[in-house]
Amino acid sequence: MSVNSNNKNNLKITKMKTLKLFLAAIIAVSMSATVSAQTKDHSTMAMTKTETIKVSGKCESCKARIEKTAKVDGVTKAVWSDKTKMLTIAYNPSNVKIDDIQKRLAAVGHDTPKYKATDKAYNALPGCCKYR
Ligand SMILES: [Cu+2]
Repeated sequence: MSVNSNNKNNLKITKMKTLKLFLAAIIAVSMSATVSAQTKDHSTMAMTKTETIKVSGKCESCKARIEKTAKVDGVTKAVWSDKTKMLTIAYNPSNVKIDDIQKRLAAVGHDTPKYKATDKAYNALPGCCKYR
């Protein structure tokens, strides 16, 4: 009888110990995840470059197209103004080249300082977007 209840108590203690270890492991893992996320954010911030380039366009749908086209992986912000025709891009220079973004924009019909849209790409734009 007493041996039996001792065994039960031991089992209970072992279970609690396992649970405590388990919880400690979860806490340790989530803490290290938070730390690495912060480190990552910090390095991303340090690596972010902002540049403004002129992109020809006209209206709100140009704005949507230009911003969507510029927002490739590594671009954290792309904002185009239909008043100034300027596109502001915040990006990580280690995986984004402004040159490539200009190429992409020209391919969907918008002239950039370095690449002009082909007539074919330009003609494919909707009427409201014809800026030339
Ligand atoms: Cu437009």
